[in-house]
Amino acid sequence: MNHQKSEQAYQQAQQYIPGGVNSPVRAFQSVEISPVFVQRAKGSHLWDIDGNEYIDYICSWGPMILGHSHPMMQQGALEAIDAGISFGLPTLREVEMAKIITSAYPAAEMVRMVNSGTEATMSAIRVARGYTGRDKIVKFEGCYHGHSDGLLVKAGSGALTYGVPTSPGVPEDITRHTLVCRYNDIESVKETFSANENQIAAIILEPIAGNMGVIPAKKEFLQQLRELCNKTGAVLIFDEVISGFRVGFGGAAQQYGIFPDMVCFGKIIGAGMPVGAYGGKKEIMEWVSPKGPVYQAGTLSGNPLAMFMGLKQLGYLEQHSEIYQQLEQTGQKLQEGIQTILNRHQLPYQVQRAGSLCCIFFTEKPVLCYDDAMTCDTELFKIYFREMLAQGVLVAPSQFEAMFVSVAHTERDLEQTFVAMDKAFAAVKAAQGN
Ligand code: KE4
Repeated sequence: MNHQKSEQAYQQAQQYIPGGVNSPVRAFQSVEISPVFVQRAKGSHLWDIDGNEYIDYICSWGPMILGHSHPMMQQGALEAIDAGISFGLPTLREVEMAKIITSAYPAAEMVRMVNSGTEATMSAIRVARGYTGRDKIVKFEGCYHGHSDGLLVKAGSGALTYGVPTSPGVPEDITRHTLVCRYNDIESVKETFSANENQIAAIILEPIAGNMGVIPAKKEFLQQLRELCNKTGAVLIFDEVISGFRVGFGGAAQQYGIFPDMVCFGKIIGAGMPVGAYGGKKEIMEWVSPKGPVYQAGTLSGNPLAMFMGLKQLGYLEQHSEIYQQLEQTGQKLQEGIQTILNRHQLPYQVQRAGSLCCIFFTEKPVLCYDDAMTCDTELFKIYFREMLAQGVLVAPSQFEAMFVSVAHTERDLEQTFVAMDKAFAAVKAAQGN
């Protein structure tokens, strides 16, 4: 594959943009090759500016659940643009968006639109602090909730990929309010609560972790967090930015049958446009300005064009619930195919999945928490990634991310993926000896 134009673009980009990208994981630094610059995408495929074609398992890190540039998404888009892109005044589409989200997710009796997952989690925590009058929050090692100061502590995703889980530039005055526990380990949480009695405003977690690789929470763990919050008055916040509308129309809460006090969304609800949202119980959300005293605002929150696209996607998912069975079947075939290839090469790696979210951990032990994920061999992952890319299969350029499957991924895509994977794991096996 020729990547000359991408390489030139990357050189130029680095003159104007830190690291040449507008989000760190896109720089491919952890796999030590120049990133591909995208020309266009359609369905499950993506073309770079050198004309190379890929099967895309990044899917914009989750939003493109229907695949890229779905024909249905384009219907009416020009009329929506022609009607005006932003007004700074309320529109009916924002009410429609709030209605479809609250109907999908009963724990969200009310919802506020924002512009990213980061804004959603940052705002939800501020509201939980205002509502409880408490300052401390509990997060989990390896979970990533965006880049707001208080949450860049032992964070996953790019922070983990680049080995800076706790970022410079975040004052200790802020991080001292962030207590970090071990995912899937209720004892670590109980100890933290005992040591911080009546001081903890909220627990925030990804109910299906997707930022240290894919680690579904144990049901018992979520149940015990629910009970602990009931007992202590702490607000339970599910960060469903990845899992929301992905593992089911009701997200992980519906799948587990365990419901938070607040929830954060992003990605799928915007269909690729910059959209986030946070919601929760009415008694909590009524603390949000201008109804209540907790301030949160945004010039482009509920942007009419973004709402148009988000509503198209959510409306389609709501009317075509069979999509979730299709995604589960494709995800299962992917997982089984990967396992078959690993067995063939006698590689003891772990394949973990939640619906259409899948991950191969380059370690021989099941991965239940951050420490387990840290046993992965990222050097061997790098070989795997580069071999897959060379054969036209684009997976996330990091061991600590997920493969996303869309409804556009076909049997043929899977077959091509398995052929590429067979060669990639052969290269990994060969490198293991070195
Ligand atoms: P954004 O601010 O990037 O829209 O959302 C932050 C966020 C919040 N919560 C969860 C569970 C998330 O996964 C994210 C963002 N996810 C990463 C990829 N795992 C975004 C990719 C990137 O940073 O470029």
